[in-house]
Amino acid sequence: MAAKRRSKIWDVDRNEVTPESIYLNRRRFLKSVGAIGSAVAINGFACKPADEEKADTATTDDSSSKPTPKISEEIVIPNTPTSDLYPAKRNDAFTLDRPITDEVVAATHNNFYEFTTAKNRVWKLVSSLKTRPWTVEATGLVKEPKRYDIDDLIRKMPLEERLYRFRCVETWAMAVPWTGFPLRELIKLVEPKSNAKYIRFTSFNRPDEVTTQRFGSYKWPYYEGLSMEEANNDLAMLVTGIYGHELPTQHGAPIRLIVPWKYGFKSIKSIERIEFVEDQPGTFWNDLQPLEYSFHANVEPKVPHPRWSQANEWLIPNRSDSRPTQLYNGYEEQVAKLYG
Ligand SMILES: Nc1nc2c(c(=O)[nH]1)N[C@H]1C(S)=C(S)[C@@H](COP(=O)(O)O)O[C@H]1N2
Ligand SMILES: [Mo]
Repeated sequence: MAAKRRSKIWDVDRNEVTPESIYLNRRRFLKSVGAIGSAVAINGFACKPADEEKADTATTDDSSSKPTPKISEEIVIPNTPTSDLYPAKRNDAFTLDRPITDEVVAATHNNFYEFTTAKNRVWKLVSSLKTRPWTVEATGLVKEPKRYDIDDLIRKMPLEERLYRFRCVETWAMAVPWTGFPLRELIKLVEPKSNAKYIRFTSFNRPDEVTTQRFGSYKWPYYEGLSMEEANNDLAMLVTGIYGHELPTQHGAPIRLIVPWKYGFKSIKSIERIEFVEDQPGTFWNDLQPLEYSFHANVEPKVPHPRWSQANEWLIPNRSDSRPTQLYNGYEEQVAKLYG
């Protein structure tokens, strides 16, 4: 049966409120759902095909027998043992010069090439990826290589919420509330050796769960890198949540990088391995198109992409909502010293 497009469950008229007030309403709503102990009420709207229902009940896996929290058709939050940590306290040191992007807009405009190159369809395809159980390996030049269960790791870390601008190299931009912890907290935990000069991040490679990794032409898994100085900068964050709850898979569940002064492709999603290395590592886009995507990939309005200008950006979902690109995406004060 055709899925009916539902309006957002907290039922406010989008034209009457700012994205920020929608988001604040939602936070309150989620809290109250948490208070009654389950999200069944939200999931009750779902109109699933019969075979999907069967698959749901046939499983003996404990975690998947719980209902999957669903905020709207577009936003499905994976079941996690750490949902009690959201919403985390906002760190007010990070402010915006633009409205927070509407949550559904952000959740339906994604780059996640493991699933599709079509930004508006990623959210429809991500459910095949299992984001629990999930481990993150910290390895390479560290005191003791270790593999962390994602929820054990999240509980060890100081979660907070930050409002950041986000700028894709393709010129679209957004502003969202991320929840996570400074990357430097993980660095402290794993104690890198003094000859560790760079960090290499690697995403998943699961051809059994993700069709494109079976048939596609890219060389998976996706990988990225930062220098240790960049990784230790206060802005660099490992992110596990957005809009006051865990990441929906399209945003890179269960854990992704956010480096807001760099183009979006540096902010690698769904990380499985964090490796400390001596030499500058290769990166996915730089290895594919070295003339178009550099290792540093800092947001620089005066440095055009070979095929388009970077002077301006536009705020999703509206191409005409255009404004000048800011050096380092407006984070010059915090990061210029890294490149001086
Ligand atoms: N693993 C992985 N991470 C990725 C990508 C990807 O294709 N695969 N795309 C990058 C790009 S180009 C952007 S702009 C951002 C998009 O993040 P969002 O969908 O949460 O807005 O994710 C980045 N991280
Ligand atoms: Mo991007």
